[in-house]
Amino acid sequence: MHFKILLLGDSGVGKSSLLQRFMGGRFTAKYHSSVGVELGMHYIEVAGQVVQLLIWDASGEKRFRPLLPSYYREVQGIMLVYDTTSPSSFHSLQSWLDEIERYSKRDVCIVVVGNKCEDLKRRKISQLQGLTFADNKGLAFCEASARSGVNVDQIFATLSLKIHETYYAQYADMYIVRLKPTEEETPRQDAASLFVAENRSRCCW
Ligand SMILES: Nc1nc2c(ncn2[C@@H]2O[C@H](COP(=O)(O)OP(=O)(O)O)[C@@H](O)[C@H]2O)c(=O)[nH]1
Ligand SMILES: [Mg+2]
Repeated sequence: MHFKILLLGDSGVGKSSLLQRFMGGRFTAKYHSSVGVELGMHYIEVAGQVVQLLIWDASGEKRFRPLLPSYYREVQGIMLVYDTTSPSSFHSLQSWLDEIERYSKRDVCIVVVGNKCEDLKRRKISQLQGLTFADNKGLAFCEASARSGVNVDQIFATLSLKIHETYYAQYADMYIVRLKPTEEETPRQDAASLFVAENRSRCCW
């Protein structure tokens, strides 16, 4: 079982850094502009099932944008990233959404991510602005920092859970032996759903 996720957003917002942090838990301050599209793989537990995430990290550079439609069509989840210290990256979100609407599956799961949230001195876009934008579009929203690591794992967990709910929950019996507990068992929650239940008011909406 694997879920396909695409990282989108302007160049420099921190997509590669978020992926690197998620996969290795590290952060390197060096700027490395991704060439075209890179693939990261990571395992995560979703609804009691280990799922492989295939994460494409698209370079935000304009000259690579013609490559993207073929990826849009493939993925079930999109992490649309802006930089909380860069108004232009925030204002680009609409054009990214236009492209997503044009090329993606109709029910693709999207989370808007405001990265670099630890950099309070240089912050230009407030959390409320990010939340309002995402809310108006009916999208999930979360701020994160690849540098400090805050919320990075949670965003991937939340997006994975949304993909599970959207595409697979109805077919759960086909790949999960027993999703629902029997009457004698107390219900158990996996890490991802626990996160959503407990942290909705603090991080992801
Ligand atoms: N302060 C801060 N800088 C970050 C963060 N994430 C990435 N950066 C920096 O932003 C720059 C661009 O990051 P990169 O991951 O290459 O962006 P990409 O072009 O979207 O893949 C690099 O200099 C990173 O060190 C973060 O959470 N906080
Ligand atoms: Mg990159």
